[in-house]
Amino acid sequence: MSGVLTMILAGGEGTRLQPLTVSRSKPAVPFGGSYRLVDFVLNNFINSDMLRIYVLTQFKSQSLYLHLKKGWNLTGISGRFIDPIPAQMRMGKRWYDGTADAIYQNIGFIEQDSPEHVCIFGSDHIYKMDVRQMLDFHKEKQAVLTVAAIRVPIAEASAFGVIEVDENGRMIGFEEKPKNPKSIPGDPDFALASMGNYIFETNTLLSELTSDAEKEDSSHDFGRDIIPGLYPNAPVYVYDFSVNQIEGEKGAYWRDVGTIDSYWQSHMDLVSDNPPFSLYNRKWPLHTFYPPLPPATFIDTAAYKTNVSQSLISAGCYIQGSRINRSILGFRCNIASGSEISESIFLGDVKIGEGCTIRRAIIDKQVEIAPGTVIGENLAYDRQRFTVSESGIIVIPKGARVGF
Ligand code: ADQ
Ligand code: ADP
Repeated sequence: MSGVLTMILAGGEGTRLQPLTVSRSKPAVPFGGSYRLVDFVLNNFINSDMLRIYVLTQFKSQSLYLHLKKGWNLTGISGRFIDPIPAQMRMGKRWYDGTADAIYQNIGFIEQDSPEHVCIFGSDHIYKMDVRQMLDFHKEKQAVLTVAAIRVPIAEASAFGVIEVDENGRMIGFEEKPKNPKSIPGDPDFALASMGNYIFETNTLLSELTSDAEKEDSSHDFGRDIIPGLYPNAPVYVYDFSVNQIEGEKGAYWRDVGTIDSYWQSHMDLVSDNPPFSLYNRKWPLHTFYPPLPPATFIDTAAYKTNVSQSLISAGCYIQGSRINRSILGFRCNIASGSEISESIFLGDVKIGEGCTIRRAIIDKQVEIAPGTVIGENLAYDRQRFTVSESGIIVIPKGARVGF
């Protein structure tokens, strides 16, 4: 579909995901054992057969860049690409301000390509979307901009752009992260939230970005400046994500994993009895980078049997005589015998010594835990040595050695 150019915003700092974002940007944070956050939006475009994609990076982009290079490098097919664009200060000696400035600073790539439509999508969410359906809606409505939206509980709505629509789906109100979000009429417990995904008519995008760049009082952000300025004067429509139909999918699952608690919770969704988000749909394969590793291996020892339930274990893991329940292990984790692991997420290359107990923990890459260590049983003690989230999830940073 050469009429569509995609710009993925992948510069997010991810401050609320610290310490997982100490050395990598938010879109590069590992998710679901084998993936990184950015993979989900990229798979949406791959599976929608839209393969002209720029990925705009900024903060701590090396890990993201390596992942794109190893896992998403399209070569040799003309007119199809997934190319990272590092921040290059093309408009003066400054980093990107808001998200609109990130696109504005790369406006030359859009002009050079001159597509009919530009998709601008975030890269921080777990969901599957057939973007073709949103594009069809955009064309049918003859919109200059279409914003994707989903219902969220009113208590969570101040974290999002909150939208009002008329009966035809045209936007009639928009407030970025309001203190007192408006609920959906007749549905007081829910608000309609922007998913941060936009389809623009190219001419509208170029003129909006250029005039926004001249405004000194603008924060140069789509949510704060561009959308509120545009919808009262031009046809801006709202695409209801809950109507997105993908064969083999149950419904519209979309999660913002911006905090440690939401990151942990959406992993627990993956290992729940009836997961609302499937990794197995053959009609929607989820590509990523797979390192050359042997299959996960499970071994009983003389003293302990291995027992793994409700868990996702990635390639290269080696598990000897341990119990693992409701947990997700990334590539190449090594668990010695007599350990008990539950409701935990290991991002990869994690080494657990003999006889450890680990509950409700997120353990970043290259962490080594000494034999006999207990984590997650005594939160007061864990708070003294680790980051602990509001709901009591313990996070151990990359490269830590615990209990030695
Ligand atoms: P936020 O999630 O707060 O709100 P923001 O932090 O601007 O939006 O991030 C949006 C996307 O852009 C993310 O994918 C992020 O990684 C990326 N990004 C952030 N700053 C960037 C920069 N300087 N350069 C490049 N990329 C950058 C937005 C909308 C809300 C909407 C939510 C949905 O503004 O209206 O409800 O997304 O999560
Ligand atoms: P992860 O898998 O943990 O996300 P990767 O190993 O894929 O990380 O990539 C990390 C890359 O980032 C490495 O090349 C590393 O050298 C680089 N890196 C990490 N921290 C810094 C830093 N402070 N300055 C420069 N490069 C860094």
